[in-house]
Amino acid sequence: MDVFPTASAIKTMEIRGAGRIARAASSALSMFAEGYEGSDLQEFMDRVEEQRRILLDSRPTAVSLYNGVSLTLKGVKRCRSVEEAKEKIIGNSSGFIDSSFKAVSKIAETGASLIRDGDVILTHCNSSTAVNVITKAHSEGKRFKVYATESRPWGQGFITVTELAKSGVDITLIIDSAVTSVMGQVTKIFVGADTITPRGDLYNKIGTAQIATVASTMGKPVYVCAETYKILPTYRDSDVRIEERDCKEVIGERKLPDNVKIFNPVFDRTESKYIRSIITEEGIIDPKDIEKLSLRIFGNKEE
Ligand code: RI2
Repeated sequence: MDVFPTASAIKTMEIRGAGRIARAASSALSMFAEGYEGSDLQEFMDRVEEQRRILLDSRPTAVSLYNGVSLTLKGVKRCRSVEEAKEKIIGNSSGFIDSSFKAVSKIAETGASLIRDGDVILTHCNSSTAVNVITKAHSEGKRFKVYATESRPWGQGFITVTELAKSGVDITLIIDSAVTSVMGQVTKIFVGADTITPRGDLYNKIGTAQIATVASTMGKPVYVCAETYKILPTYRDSDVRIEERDCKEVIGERKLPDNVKIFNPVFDRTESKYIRSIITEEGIIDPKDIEKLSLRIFGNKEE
């Protein structure tokens, strides 16, 4: 079975969230390997490269997709037979998916330790990693209030408020433009990540940069909840392309004059100076120490 259905579901955002798309891509490669019946090694490698490209072309900004695919294909080129290569892919995928879920739980535990009774938390978009931090703190008996933005234009915030309400969290939905209006009450901000550069800059859902800037002017800490496979393995910001999606996502059923232009970037970049800490499965990391972590994980990448 080839990876096209998964790549298409990622592209349409039927499968969304930086962690989920990485796990889905890895699982799709594993299913491709499992179903492959040929015996010619070069032909298999060519097909694997084709599947890799299809998956990586589905969405450009979350490096978790690239890292998840790379970790799933690690060591395959050194295999000497199709069977060996198939087993390598299936084994790598199972290991990556398992470690990804373990990382999310570890981050939930570590992040929850930063939440206190009486906190007023702001979160943005729908980050399963950030939501798990909040629900974990609630499950520990801590009582706090959460504001979640609707996160236009796609509205991932509606998923977040539903998830948090079902967990019994005191949750309030706000429109994106109300962030400054609540920031005076907010004590901590928890967001997710699509890509973190070795310099500790964050690429996340559009609107994150505004939230972090307003938070910074009011002295409120911004915590990024992110597994290490969301760290960019190179130093080149040019390797991160901010996705622009269909303008229909912005206007919906509204009718506008034909000469109205629409710009719909769905991620933005938050400078590391606006981020207090990055909560990873390796611990709570200062943005300036991400480079060391990146080198340890990915080895020495040229500038
Ligand atoms: P988790 C999402 O992007 C949001 O930007 C979110 O913060 C990030 O992925 C990380 O999500 P989209 O897929 O991995 O909604 O924490 O465009 O679930």
